[in-house]
Amino acid sequence: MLKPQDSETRDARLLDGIWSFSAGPSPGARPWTAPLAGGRDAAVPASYNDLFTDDATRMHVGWVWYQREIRIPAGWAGQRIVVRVDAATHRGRVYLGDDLVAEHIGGYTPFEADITDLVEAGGTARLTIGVDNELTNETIPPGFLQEDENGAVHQKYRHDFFNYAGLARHVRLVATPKERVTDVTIVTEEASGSAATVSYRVDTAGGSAVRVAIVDEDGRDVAHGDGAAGTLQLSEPRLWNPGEGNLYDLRVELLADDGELVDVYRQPFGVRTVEVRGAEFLINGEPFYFRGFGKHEDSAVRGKGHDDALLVHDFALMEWSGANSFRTSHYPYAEEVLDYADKHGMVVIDETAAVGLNLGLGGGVHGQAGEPAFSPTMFNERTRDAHAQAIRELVARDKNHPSVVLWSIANEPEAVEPAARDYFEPLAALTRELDPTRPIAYVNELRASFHNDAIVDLFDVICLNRYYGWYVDNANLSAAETRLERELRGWEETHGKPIIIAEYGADTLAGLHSVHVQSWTEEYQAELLDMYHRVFDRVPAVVGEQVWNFADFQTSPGIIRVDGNKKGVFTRDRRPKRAAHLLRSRWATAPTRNAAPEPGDHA
Ligand code: GCB
Repeated sequence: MLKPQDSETRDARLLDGIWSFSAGPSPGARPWTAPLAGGRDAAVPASYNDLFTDDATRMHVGWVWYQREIRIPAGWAGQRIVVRVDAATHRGRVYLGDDLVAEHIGGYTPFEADITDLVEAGGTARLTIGVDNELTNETIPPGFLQEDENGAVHQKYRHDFFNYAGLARHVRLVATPKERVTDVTIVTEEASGSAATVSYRVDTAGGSAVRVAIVDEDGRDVAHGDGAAGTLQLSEPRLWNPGEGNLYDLRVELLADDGELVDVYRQPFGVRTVEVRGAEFLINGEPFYFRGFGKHEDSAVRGKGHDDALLVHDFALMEWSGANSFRTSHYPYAEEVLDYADKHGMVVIDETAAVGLNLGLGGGVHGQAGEPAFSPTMFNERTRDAHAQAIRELVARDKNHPSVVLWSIANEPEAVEPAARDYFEPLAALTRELDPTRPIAYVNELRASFHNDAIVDLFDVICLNRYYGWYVDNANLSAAETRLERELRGWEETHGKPIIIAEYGADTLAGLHSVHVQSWTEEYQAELLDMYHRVFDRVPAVVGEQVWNFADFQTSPGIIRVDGNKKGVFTRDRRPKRAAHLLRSRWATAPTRNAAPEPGDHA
C-alpha cells in the first residue's frame, strides 16, 4: 500500500490534533450518528490509555470512538478522496456522517476509506473512527477475555507489553486523481559498485500510459523507462549499505493519450541485495553482523503514539551505542520509523504482530504446560488466516524499504508440537511467494531447541531469544555461560544456518548497584551482556546480537513486574544504564558498520 504523499497531482493533509473521544458504547448504540455524547479530548496520534487519570479508560475493553469535523478543500473537486488511517489498534471502523466507509482488522497496518461520493469539495463532514482493542484466539496478536470473581471482564494476552490501543499513528485526508498509481514494487536484481539492475512494477487504476525515471539524491534523472513493468540499468550506483542510507526515487508518471500528466508518485528505494549463504548473512555480497536492539514503540503518556522527536532521539541513541540494526519487536512500526531507518542506513528485522502464539509462556514469564497451542479450540485455521493477512499487509506496506532485510513472521510461537508445522508451513511459503527477495525467520523461544524445533527448517535464519543468567541460572553467570555456548554450538552443528540472538538481557533497576553478583543491579546487566558477547565471539555461526531491550517499557498490569519491563539498556525516559556504555565500547569500536566486533574487545 502506497504511503500518502504530496506531488504535482496529490495532496495529503494530516488530521492530527485534538479529537473528541469516548470509551464505549458498543457499535449497536450508533455513537457515530451525532456529536459524541460526553466526548472528552484525546490527542491523535497517541494511545488513549495513559492520557487520562481514570483506570476505567486505561483498562477499557472494547470499542472507543474518536470524532472530528473535516473540511474538504475547495480545490479537490473531481479528485478521489480518502481517509487514510495509519493504524487503529486492533480493529478500526471509519464513519463519514452516518455511513460506515471502511473496516479493518489488524492493529499495526494502514487502511483507507474512500469518501469520494460522500463529500463535496469545500464542504464539511463529521468523521468518526471506532477502535476496538479486543484480542481473541483468532486475532494477531492473540488474547482472551477473563471474568474475575466479581464478574468484571479483563483483557488478557500472552505477551508482556501493555495492550496500548487507539489511534497511535497519523490519520490523513488524501486526494489523488481517479486515474492513478495504486502500487509500486522495486527490486534490485543485481548490484555492484559499477552497475546495478533494478526492476520495477507499477499498478494503476485507469488506462493511462506509465513513464518512470530513477532520480538520484541530487535530483538528476539517471535512468528512464516506459511501461508498467521493466528493468532499468544504473551505472556507478550509490549502493544502500548499513550506515550509508543512499536513496533514489522512482518517479512514476501516468500520461493521458495527449501526453497530459495524469498522476505523479515518487517511491523512494535503495539499491542493495540481501542473501543468506551457508551460515552467513550478506548485504551487497558482504557478510553483515547485526548489532543492536529489540525495541518497542513505547513512551510515557503517549503509549505507542508515534512521535518524531522520540524517533530522532532513539536513532541518535542507537547510533551513539554503535548499533547498526534493530527488530520491530513485536509488530510493524510506524512507516516514519522505516523511512528514517532507510535514510540513516539502519538495518531492520521487520516483524508481524504474531506474538504470544504459545501457551507455555504467560507474558514471557510463567510456564504452564498442558493443552496444545495449535488446535481447533485454540490457535486455529482462522488464527492462521488472520496471521496470513498480517503477513500480506506487512509485505505490501514495507516491501520497498531497503532497511528491511529480514521478515520475522512470529515471535516465540509454540514450535515443538507437530501441529506447529501444519500452522507455519503455509505461512512461510506465503511470505516467500509475496517477497522472493528477502530471507525469512521466526523468533525462537528456549523450549524449542536445536534437537526438537519442528519448524526452524522452514526458515533461512535462526533467531533465538535466550535468557540464561536471567530466567534460567539467575545470578549464576558461569553456569549460564556453559549452557549458552553448548546450545549455540548445537544449533550451529545441527542446522548450519546463520544465528541471530534476537533477545538477551536482564531486568535492571537504574541506580541499583552492588559489588556482589546481584541481579537487578546495573553491574549484573553489564556482566551478563559481557558474558553473552564472549560466547558469541566463540561461535562463528552467530551473525548478530540484539539486546532485549533498547529501553524500559510498560507491561500489562496483571503480570508481576515493577512498573514495566526493566530490561532496557536505557530507561523509559532514555537515560543510559551502565550496560549502554558497555555496548558502546563493544559496538562503536567495530571497524565498520557491517563488521562483527573484534573478538575479545570487551569493556
Ligand atoms: C521474551 C519476549 C519479550 C519479553 C521478554 C522478557 O522472550 O519475546 O517480549 O519482553 O522475553 O523480558 O521476558
